[in-house]
Amino acid sequence: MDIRFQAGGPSKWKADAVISFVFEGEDAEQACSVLMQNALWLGIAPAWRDFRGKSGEMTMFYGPKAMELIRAAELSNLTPLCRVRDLSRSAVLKLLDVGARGLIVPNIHSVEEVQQIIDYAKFAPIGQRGFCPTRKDGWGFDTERTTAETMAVMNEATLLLPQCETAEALEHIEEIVALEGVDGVFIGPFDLSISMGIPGQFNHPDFVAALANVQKACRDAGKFCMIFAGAPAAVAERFQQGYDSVAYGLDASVLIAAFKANLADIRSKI
Ligand code: 3PY
Ligand code: MG
Repeated sequence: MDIRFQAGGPSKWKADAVISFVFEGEDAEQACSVLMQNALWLGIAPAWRDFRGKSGEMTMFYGPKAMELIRAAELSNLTPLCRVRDLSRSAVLKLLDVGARGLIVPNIHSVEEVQQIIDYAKFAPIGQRGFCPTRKDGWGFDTERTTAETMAVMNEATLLLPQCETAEALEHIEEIVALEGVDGVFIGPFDLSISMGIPGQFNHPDFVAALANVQKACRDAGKFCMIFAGAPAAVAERFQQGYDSVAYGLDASVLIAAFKANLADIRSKI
């Protein structure tokens, strides 16, 4: 079985849905122990527009470790994406070697930072990722591939998604998306708006224009453009605006909203 290598091109989205683990702590294990803080997004890929009723898929992925969460996603045919905790080589390799199929890279300020991440995350000739048989390739037993073939397949199947969430990244967005090894951009609307001095003002004309710039840069370069949205209506609106994928909600807020709705329903009946 070699399901982890099936994807390619825009169909790198192995399944219609993508699960993202947002690790913000010292390491993945530690961060997972504070699940319910900022842990799971449900990313929705283009082919899977009708996600109503599917949101329950999020909640089964709780687990103590990154690898366990990744394994759970694989077993459910979801593509596990992880947000790295920082821009270090070990932070990148750790998640990729346990099987993350893509990395979301926060707080980018420069083209050089993105090039550094490409060097860590993609094998030669695109980058300089270190090679060792690990879980990502079944400890070397997944296939009959040569090392060079495995490197090429992993490069193709590993999504690298720097976040556009600083004014500096916005300024250099064309250069960032032009880099070989960058598969797309994930817009962090909160941090981008804060960095632009208009916190949370997602309808501000400058913010709307900034998002349009990022979308255009991605489209022109043939790269994915993703964004976060916290409410179903906002997710739908972002799709209407042409985003390739929208990361929806945080596990805690989705649960709280569901409990509130259920509580209101119960109260209305008694
Ligand atoms: C932001 O809005 O800044 C994000 O990073 C969303 O995850
Ligand atoms: Mg952010």
